[in-house]
Amino acid sequence: MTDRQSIRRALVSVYDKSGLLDLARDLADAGTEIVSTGSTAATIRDGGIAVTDAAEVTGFPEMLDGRVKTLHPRIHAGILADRRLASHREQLADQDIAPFDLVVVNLYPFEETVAAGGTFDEIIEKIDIGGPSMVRGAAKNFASVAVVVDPEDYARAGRAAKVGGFTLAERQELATVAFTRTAEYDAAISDWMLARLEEDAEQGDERDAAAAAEAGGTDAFLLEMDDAEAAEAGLTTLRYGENPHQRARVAVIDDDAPGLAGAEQLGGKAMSYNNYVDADAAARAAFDHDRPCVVVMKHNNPCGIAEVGEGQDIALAHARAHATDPVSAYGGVIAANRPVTLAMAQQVKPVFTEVILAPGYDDEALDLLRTKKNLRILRIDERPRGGVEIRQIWGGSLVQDADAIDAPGDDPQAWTLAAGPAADEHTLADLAFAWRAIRAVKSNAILLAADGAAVGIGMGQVNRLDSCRLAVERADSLGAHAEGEGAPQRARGAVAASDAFFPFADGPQILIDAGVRAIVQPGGSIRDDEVVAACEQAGVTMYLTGTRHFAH
Ligand code: 93A
Repeated sequence: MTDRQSIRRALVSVYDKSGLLDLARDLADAGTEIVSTGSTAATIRDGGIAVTDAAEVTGFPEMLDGRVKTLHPRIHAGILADRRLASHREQLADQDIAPFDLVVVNLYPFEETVAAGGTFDEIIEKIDIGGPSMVRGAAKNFASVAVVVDPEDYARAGRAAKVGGFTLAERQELATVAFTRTAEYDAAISDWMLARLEEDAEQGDERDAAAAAEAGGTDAFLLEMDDAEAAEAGLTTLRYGENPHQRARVAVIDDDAPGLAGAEQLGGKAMSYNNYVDADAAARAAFDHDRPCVVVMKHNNPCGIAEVGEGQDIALAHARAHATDPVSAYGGVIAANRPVTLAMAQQVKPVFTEVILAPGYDDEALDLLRTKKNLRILRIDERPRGGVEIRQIWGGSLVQDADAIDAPGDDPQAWTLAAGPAADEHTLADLAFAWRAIRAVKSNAILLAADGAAVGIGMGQVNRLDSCRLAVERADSLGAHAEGEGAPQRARGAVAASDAFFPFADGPQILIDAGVRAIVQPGGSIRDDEVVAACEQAGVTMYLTGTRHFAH
């Protein structure tokens, strides 16, 4: 008994029609029935050879623009039935399905379409589904079916039809070729898909980069893009960064809420990087106060800050903020939380000032300030309190709620009297002002205040004792500078605020010795008892807020 499988019925579905008619003729000559799909069938029929349409076999028209032609049980059962099994033969007979002995398929030209630079949609359409399904079905069932995927093998198939079919060994060899072909085909598809993923990821990165640019992100590319690209992304190129060897740009995040980054400039030179840093801190400090307030900022620390009563001229707040430290005010950044009046402008004029910012300017005030060609004049919106702050660290970002003066311990009504007599109204108002103002001072911060103005600030020291010494020393020496030799020591009779607790009694003792009358601080040190006792002994008032306002 021979293991040839005679070829009575063949399924032929080929994209590449070359050699097709010769094969069809050979098959027809051998008495083989040919079943074919759409244009394959048409080509054969046009060649004058009998052919059955696959649609006639399935009883179903080709669908979805040819995506469903042969994907049907009447085709696949005919391919997959194992002729050695009686049960398979019986099931085919029950369903009136004739088996196929030969499957000839060549697939949609996926690789060629990619190579020819087809569009995405053209390439997707060239992913053959029905073809490989038939090829794999026939290859799996090589015990019963021969499969031909290579036009080079058509002549061989024609000869086999005439000599009673392929041998089992030939069918197994053809099956191996077939699986190799479908494996290569799928590999080509997955390669192409992977390349798309990578491309999408790259485009995604570019989109992220653009979004980061818009959001004022800190990536290096923000500095790499040319000025035109930068402008499109909402970035303005600055002359340089914190130092002349550093490149710098400023980004506006939201055109509808330009804040400081997109503030309207009414006069003066272009803003520098350091101008922005100081102006930001100054605006925050000034708008932390509800009453009319002026802050003079230097190197991200206030060198002066004062507020006046509602309805009083902002010029008075400026005069007193300037008097906090007239030496350091030189080259400072001034922020006011009310429109600048002519009187204030007259005071500002003689002082070398880098930037002035305010929610508005009286006309004469603006005219006067504009006579100072180098003074950068900015109109800013009222700066909202709160929001979110992001700080860059190595490898990441720190995100936090912005520190706002509305924590429970910021309300003087909620303070605890820990030592000394309860403060009278005036003293309590000064303590409340000092507590509001301290938040703008870099830690460790001690701020002395009198009559709604800072009179001595100890900022940015690495221990609180030095901050106390600095506050007292600067209050007295700068007071003499402001008011002349023989001026009263300004620490005497002032009140003090500390941004965090006193770890020892030595700090408050310096304040007490300098004549400070009342102190407000968070409390919470394990030595609070000693701190309170020092005040108690000196008859100095001490309030505990329970809230801390570090600024690093
Ligand atoms: O679109 S398909 O994935 N869906 C099918 O059901 C199907 N059947 C055969 N592609 C299908 N084919 C493929 O059609 C074959 O692999 C061959 O490449 C092509 C032949 O179609 P036609 O005879 O219409 O030229």
